[in-house]
Amino acid sequence: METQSLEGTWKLSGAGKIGTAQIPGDFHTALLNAGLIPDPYYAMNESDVQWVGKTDWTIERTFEFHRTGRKRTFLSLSDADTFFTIYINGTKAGSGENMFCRYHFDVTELLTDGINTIRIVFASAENHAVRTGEELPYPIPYSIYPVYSPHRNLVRKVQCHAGWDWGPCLMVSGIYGKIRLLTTAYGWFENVTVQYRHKKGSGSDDDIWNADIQAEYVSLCNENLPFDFRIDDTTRSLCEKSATYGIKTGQNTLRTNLEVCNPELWHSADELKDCGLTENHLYNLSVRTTRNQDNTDTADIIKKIGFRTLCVVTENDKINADGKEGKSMTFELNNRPVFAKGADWIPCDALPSRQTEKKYTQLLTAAAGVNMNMLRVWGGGQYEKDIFYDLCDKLGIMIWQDCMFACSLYPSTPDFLKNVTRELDYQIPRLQSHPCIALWCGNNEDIGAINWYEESRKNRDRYIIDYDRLNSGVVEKAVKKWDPGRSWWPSSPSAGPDDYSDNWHNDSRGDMHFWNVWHEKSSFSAYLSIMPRFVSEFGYESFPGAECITHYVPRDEWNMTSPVMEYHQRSAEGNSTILENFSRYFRFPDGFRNMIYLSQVQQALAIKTAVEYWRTLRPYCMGSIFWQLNDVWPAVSWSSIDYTGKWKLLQYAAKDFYAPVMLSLYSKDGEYVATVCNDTGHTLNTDISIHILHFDGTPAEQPVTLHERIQSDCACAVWKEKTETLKEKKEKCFIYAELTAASCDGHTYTSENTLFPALYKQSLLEQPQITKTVEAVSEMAFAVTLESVKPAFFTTVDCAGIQGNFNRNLVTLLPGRKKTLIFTADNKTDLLELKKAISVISLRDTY
Ligand code: BMA
Repeated sequence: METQSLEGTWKLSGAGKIGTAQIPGDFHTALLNAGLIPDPYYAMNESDVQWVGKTDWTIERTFEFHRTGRKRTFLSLSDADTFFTIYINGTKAGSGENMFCRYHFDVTELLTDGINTIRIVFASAENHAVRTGEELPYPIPYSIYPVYSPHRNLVRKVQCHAGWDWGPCLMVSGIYGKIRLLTTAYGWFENVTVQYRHKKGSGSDDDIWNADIQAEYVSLCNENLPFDFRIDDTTRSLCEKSATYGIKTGQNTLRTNLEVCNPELWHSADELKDCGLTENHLYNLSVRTTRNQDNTDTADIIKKIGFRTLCVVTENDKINADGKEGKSMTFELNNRPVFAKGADWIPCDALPSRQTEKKYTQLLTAAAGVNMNMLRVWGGGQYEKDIFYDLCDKLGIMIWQDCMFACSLYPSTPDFLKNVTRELDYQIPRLQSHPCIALWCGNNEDIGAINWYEESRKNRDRYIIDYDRLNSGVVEKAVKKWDPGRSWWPSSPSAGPDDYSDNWHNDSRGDMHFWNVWHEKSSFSAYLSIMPRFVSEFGYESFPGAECITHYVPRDEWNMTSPVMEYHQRSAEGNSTILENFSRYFRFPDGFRNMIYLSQVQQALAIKTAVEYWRTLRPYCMGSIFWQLNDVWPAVSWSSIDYTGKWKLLQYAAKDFYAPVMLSLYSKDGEYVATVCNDTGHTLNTDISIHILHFDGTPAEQPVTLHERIQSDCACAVWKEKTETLKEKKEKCFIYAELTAASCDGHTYTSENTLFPALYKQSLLEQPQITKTVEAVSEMAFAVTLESVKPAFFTTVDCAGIQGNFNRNLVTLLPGRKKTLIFTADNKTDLLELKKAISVISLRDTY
C-alpha cells in the first residue's frame, strides 16, 4: 500500500473571500489567520462571525500523481465536517454527510499522470439543518442556548458546534483528520478488534488470556492470502499465528485466536500510582498480509492493547430506607470494585484546529494528576481523536464513552438511521481495542429530554418509538456487533440496560445527574440529601482566572455584570447564582479579583461537599463524575481547568477529595461525622486527630485522637459528635481533622480536612498574617513556603502571568505549621521574576 498525503496548504474560497486553509484544520481558523474575521473568542465577536457557518466553503489544491501498473487509488478522509462533495479534475469523486464517518472513494479513473486538481465543496451544515427542519412531518425538538444554530439534531456533526450552555455557536467546517491517497493492487485493513477471555491455567498460577481477534480486510481481488497475527511488546513476541484465508473482492472478516500467558495487567491511574508506576504496560497487536512474491504491497494494521477485565456490574437490591428497589452501578477492574472518580470531558476547543496534542496531554495529565481514574466523554461532543484514547490507555484513565447524541430528540427516518449506522460501524471498531474504554453509553440525557418539550409530552409514544429505534435499534445493536464484551449503558442518566424507566431524579438506580444545587439553586446541603449509586454529572460554576479573563474581556468591562462578562456566561442566570451564593455563604467580596477568587472557592466547596459525602456511602455509591473538566473557549463555566489551561481551585480541591485515602468531614442530621474513605487495596493502620480550634488557632476543646484499622476498598465512619455538644459557640471555632495511614507493606497516606460549624459569613475569622518564602528547586520548579500567625482558610498562591501549576494549592494554614507548595512552570523561569509575580490570598482577605 502506498500513501500520499494531501495535507498542507489549500486555497479557500467562499462568500467572495479568498485565502488559504491548513488541512487538517477548520475554516474559521483559516479566516482568522488570514485576518478575514476577528477573534471569535474575544468580547462579543462570536456574534459577528455567525455568517461563516451559513456559508458554503470550497477548498482546492493541485498535486502530482503518477500511475503505477494496474493498482487502484482511493481517496481516504476522516473528520470531514459535514456535507461535502469532492471533485477531481472537475469530475465528482464522492460526497459525504456525516463528520463522524471515514470515507474511501475510488478515484483511479479520475486521476491523470502528472498534475491533478482536487476541489472539495462544503455546503453549510446550518443551512442544511434549517432546510431539513422545514421539511419535517412533525417537530423534533432540541435544547436551545443563548447563541445557537437551529436543528442541530438533524445533522451528524458535533452537537455543541451549534452552541451550548458553556460554549459559543461556531458552526465550523473543514477536514480535521487525515486526507490521503491510498494506492494498492490488493487491499487494506479497515480495522481490527479484540475480545478477551480470561482464565487461570489449569493446575498452575498462570494467567491465560485468550484474545479473539477480528480483522476487517477490504480486498480488490479474490485470492488465497496468508496473514500474520502477532502480539508483542516491542521487546518480545508474546504470541504469533499465521493463517491463509480465502479472500473475496470486497470486505472480508478474518477471525483468529491468540493465547497469551501472564501479560502485565492494565491498571487504572490510582492503581498505577499505588504501584509506583506512571504508565501502563501496553502491547502491540498487529495483523499483516504476507505476500511473499511482492513485498512492496503488504498491508498491515497495528493497535496498542492492554490486558484487563473491566465491566460495570449492576445488581438489584433493596437497601433503600424508603423500601424502593435499588440497582447498583459498580465498575470492576480486574475483578476489583473501583470507586470511579473523575469529571466530564467536552471537546478541548471550539475550533478544531486548536485541538492539539499538547492540549490533550496537558488536560489528561492534569486529570490523572488529581487522582481521577475516569472521564466521561460526553455525548454532545465528539468521538475523540486517537491521541486522547492513547493517552488514557497510558495514564490509566477509564473512559465512559457516550455516543454522540445529547439533550435532544432525534429522527428515526431510514436515512438518518442508515447514516448513524455508518458512523458507528466506523467509530466503534476504531476505538474498540483501547483498554481505557470502560463502557459504551447510548447518549446524554435523551430519555429525560422526552419530558422537556411540550410536543413530546403531548405525543409521548411517537417520540419514545423514535428514541428506541435509534438507541436500541441502531446504537445498542452496533455496540453489540462490534464490541460484545464491553458494558452497554442505554443513556446517561439511566437505570441500566433493559430498564426504560425515567431515571431523571432517581438516586436509587444506576447513574444520576444531580443538578439541584446549580440549576435549581438548592443549598450545598442538598448534596447530602440524596443517596446516589453513581453520579455522572453534577456541577457548579466559577469565573476563570484573571489571565483567562484578559483573553476575552476588554479592561473597561472588568465588572461582573458588564455586557462582555455576561456574554461569556451561557447558563441562564449563572452570574447571578454565583453572586447570590456569595451572600448566602460568605461575606460579600470586595472588588473584581476577590470575586474571581471567591467564585472558585465556592465552586470547590460545592463539589467537595458532594464528593466527600458520596464517597462515605461506598459501596452503596460507587462513582462521582463532576461536570466538567475543561472548556472550549474562555468563559464562566463549570470547568475545573480554565481555557488557558490554568487550574481553578476546584482542580486543586479534586486532588484532595479524590485522594485514594481521604478523611471526609461533614455535618448532617445534627452530627459531625469523620469517615475514612479507603479506595486502596490495602488494609490501613490510621492515626487520626480531630481538633476543635478557635480562630486564633488555640484549642477550644481537647483534641480527639484515634487509631483505627481500616479495611481495603471501604468507607468507615471513625468519629461522630452531636453538633449541640460543641463547647464553643459555632461562629467562634472550626473543626480540623488529620490522618496519617500506613499499610503493612509500607504504603503511606495523609489527608486533612476542615469544617466550619457556622456559615462562613458568620464565623469570626481573624487576620491570618501570612508570610511566604520562595526558593528555586530547579530551573522550572519553585518551593513556596507559607506560614501564618492565625489560621488561614482556602489559602492559595497565584503566579500572575507565569504558566504552570502547583502540586497543591488550596490549603488551611495553622499557626506554627508551615506548608510548602511546589510550583512547576511550563517554561524556564527566573526566581526574581517569579517572586514578583507571586501573591497569596485566603478567605479573610476578601472583605
Ligand atoms: C448537563 C449536560 C450538559 C450541560 C450541563 C450543564 O446536563 O449534559 O448538557 O452543559 O448539564 O447545564
